[in-house]
Amino acid sequence: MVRNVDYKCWLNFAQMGGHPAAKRYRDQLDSICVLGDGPISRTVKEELGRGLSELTGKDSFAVHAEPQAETSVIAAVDYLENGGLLDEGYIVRAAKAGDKVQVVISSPSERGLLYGTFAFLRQLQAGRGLEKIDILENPKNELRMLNHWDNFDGSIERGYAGRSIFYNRNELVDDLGRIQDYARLLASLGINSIAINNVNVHYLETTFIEERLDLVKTLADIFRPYGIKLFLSINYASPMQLAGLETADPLDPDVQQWWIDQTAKVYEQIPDLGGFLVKADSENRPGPFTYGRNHADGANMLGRALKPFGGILIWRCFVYDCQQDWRDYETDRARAAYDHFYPLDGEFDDNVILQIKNGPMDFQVREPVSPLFGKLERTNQILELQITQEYTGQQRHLCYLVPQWKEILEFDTFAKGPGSTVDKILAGAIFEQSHSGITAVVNVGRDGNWTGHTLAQANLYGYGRLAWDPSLSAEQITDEWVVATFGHNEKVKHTVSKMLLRSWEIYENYTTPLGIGWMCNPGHHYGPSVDGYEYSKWGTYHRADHQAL
Ligand code: GCV
Repeated sequence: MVRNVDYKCWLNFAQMGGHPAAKRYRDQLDSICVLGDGPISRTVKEELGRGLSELTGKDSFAVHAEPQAETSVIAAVDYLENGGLLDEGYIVRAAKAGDKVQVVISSPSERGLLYGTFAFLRQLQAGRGLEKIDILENPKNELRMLNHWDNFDGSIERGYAGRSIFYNRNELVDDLGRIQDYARLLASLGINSIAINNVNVHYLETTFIEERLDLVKTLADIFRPYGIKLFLSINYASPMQLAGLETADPLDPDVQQWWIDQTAKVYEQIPDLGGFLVKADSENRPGPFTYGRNHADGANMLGRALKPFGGILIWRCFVYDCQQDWRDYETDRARAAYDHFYPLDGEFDDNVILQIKNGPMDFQVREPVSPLFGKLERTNQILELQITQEYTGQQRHLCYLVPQWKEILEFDTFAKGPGSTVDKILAGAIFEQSHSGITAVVNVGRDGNWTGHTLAQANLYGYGRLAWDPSLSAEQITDEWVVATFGHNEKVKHTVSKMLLRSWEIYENYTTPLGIGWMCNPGHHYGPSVDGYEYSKWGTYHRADHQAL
């Protein structure tokens, strides 16, 4: 397998080699002790050993079976008083032990230990003094997710970094080790869920919930030790395709029973599956509208099948008329999601979540925030961002999206007075929600550097860090990423940070300035084209002319 020099992305601990801090760590750290033998604890042990060896240049670290006074790093569930910690939160704290420093990583859960371990390694990558480390962190968002738009044949819808890292010619790829490397990268950011197939579920991917459950199980086994749950994108019309039912009507008892039985079969194989993700009645996908039902009927039917297993049903709000006449000024795509879903507020079951794209149109270079945020008061909701650069230069152009996401997250909806920002809604702090969080369409593929354009790795990193803590500043995230990826050279840091931080606005200026969307070439969405989408059926009109914007 070809592995680029930048294959390791931000887990490139050896970059610390020449740094004076690395020498200090080398003297200070020589042993680890990880208590617990669950699959995630085993990962903690591996990551700690590997990270510290690479960072310090030492071949190996002594592994203590029990914590000792001289153990350099101890990681254990509930080792410290965990007051104030959520299940996935952690404490990383240094204390003096004789003339040495001892670092303890503690959490109520194994998953929290893993996140604490990576947080500790991040501190070391930044060159921080060991004795100063004292962190208590909880994730701000419960669901920190990624969506893959990978197809079973190995292609990726809107993928710009090569073919799928999961599938090839309707099978799993041979290189499962790479999937494990991917799981490490995600776990290091605190990502806890991924949807493993395209929301446009074609004929073959529909079989993932039936005869190809074996491959889902294999993937779940790879991601589990990294604390990552799998979600499956499902075809709403599965009962028709897989069982020959004549309808997929959500109120039909046979359809309901089929989903109950089929979901049970899925959970028999993968008991910790996160749940299902659905794109329905959108861009020619089947959905409840065909049967005169609404989206709460459709989503709740699936939610009820998942409920006994603790599963979650995620239902996308990207629903609009994609067969519009451009002369029709009445049908307004920008209102579509709002018009479909706002009237249903409060009608979704407690294990159903609505997934809302950040803007009312479709991942444009700049868009206002979707009006559903702030209006849906009684519905679980997550934000959907797009890391893959469909409309933002397709990973051939530099377009660092963290500044865009910060604007979205900090947008004040005033739903409950000033301060009702999108990030607080997502964290479940404004409205009562049983589930909340954030997801994004990922930008990775089989290219040696994962993302085509190496600097596009920063978008994945930045997304993960914001999903964990949206209050981090763009500058802080950028500095972290540059140092973790390229090391501590001040000139590199300054130059690359500046390039990244300015790139979104620059991209906007040379492609779609003045807040006008859709000025791109139809279909592939690459390259500016002023009237590219103006007279098409997609409802994508900017209607800017010599008289008005
Ligand atoms: C997965 C846009 C993209 C489609 C994508 C769709 C969606 O229309 O161009 O490729 O389909 O959004 O989010 O469902």
